[in-house]
Amino acid sequence: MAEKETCGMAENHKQSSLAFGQVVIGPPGSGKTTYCLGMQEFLSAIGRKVAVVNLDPANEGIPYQCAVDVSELITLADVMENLKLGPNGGLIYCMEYLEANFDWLQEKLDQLKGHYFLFDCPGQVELCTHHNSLRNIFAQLAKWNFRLAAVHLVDSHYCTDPGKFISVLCTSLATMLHVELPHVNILSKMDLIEQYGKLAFNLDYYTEVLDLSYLVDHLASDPFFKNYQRLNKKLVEVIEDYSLVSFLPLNVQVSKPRKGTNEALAVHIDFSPPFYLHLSCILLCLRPGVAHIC
Ligand SMILES: Nc1nc2c(ncn2[C@@H]2O[C@H](COP(=O)(O)OP(=O)(O)OP(=O)(O)O)[C@@H](O)[C@H]2O)c(=O)[nH]1
Ligand SMILES: [Mg+2]
Repeated sequence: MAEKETCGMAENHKQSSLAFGQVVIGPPGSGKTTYCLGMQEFLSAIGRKVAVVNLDPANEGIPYQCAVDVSELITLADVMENLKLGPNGGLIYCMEYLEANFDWLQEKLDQLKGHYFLFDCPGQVELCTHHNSLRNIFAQLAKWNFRLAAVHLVDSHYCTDPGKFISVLCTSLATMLHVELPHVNILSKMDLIEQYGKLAFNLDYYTEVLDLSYLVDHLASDPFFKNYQRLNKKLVEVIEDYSLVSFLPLNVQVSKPRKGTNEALAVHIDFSPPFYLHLSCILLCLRPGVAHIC
């Protein structure tokens, strides 16, 4: 009995040292930093203690309250100047440098016990699809008892072009497989979607990633893409065989929901800790089918 109690206490201690949060990833300009700002404001408003960690050494003019900033360790500008590297090579060097200096990160994070974490990541695509540094950083965070979800943002503009949408499906799938975290794909900047013109299919088609053969047929109507029909068919077969990719549409707008509308709670993603993740995204809907962070 005494032994059982001791085990229970050890378990409690282990659980209390767990930290939860999101790694915010996605291509350049997809809205990661803006999402972190919106999510920080939202979580603060509902009484959560939230810490945003900037892991992007190229991030300038950070709009959110930054608890830890990788720029204190290394900046892309310094690397490019001193090592004569281009922006892509420079960013990879920065991530490898961070990997070699985990103790710096650990010391900073140790001071933030009890917070919910948002990690604002760099946007270079290969960091999420096949380079190892970012994944190693996430794995190290897991060893420090972080339970994280990947929030992968993709600009909704890609829905307007079937060819681009296929490529986004491929990078989203590759990212899911490479990052190896519980994963939510998000179509960002949904407030702009109408400005991009009429979509070839309903929004559901893109968010649910429905029968992609329609997309391939649609592409084949373009004389340029006609020659690539077999390639596109094979690519969408891979997406469909894995059957993993779908999206949530999102606007990040720091504004209050309008009164008197039935814009109720739209999406509540909160997986049970400690085994999966604690992704506290309670997204208030301002327009049917589109979630906002308000
Ligand atoms: N209209 C609209 N604009 C947005 C939204 N989210 C982000 N933006 C804008 O998109 C641009 C890029 O946003 P960022 O948050 O800097 O994107 P990022 O992914 O952090 O970019 P990098 O760090 O350079 O990879 C900015 O001008 C934002 O204001 C949104 O939901 N709606
Ligand atoms: Mg950014």
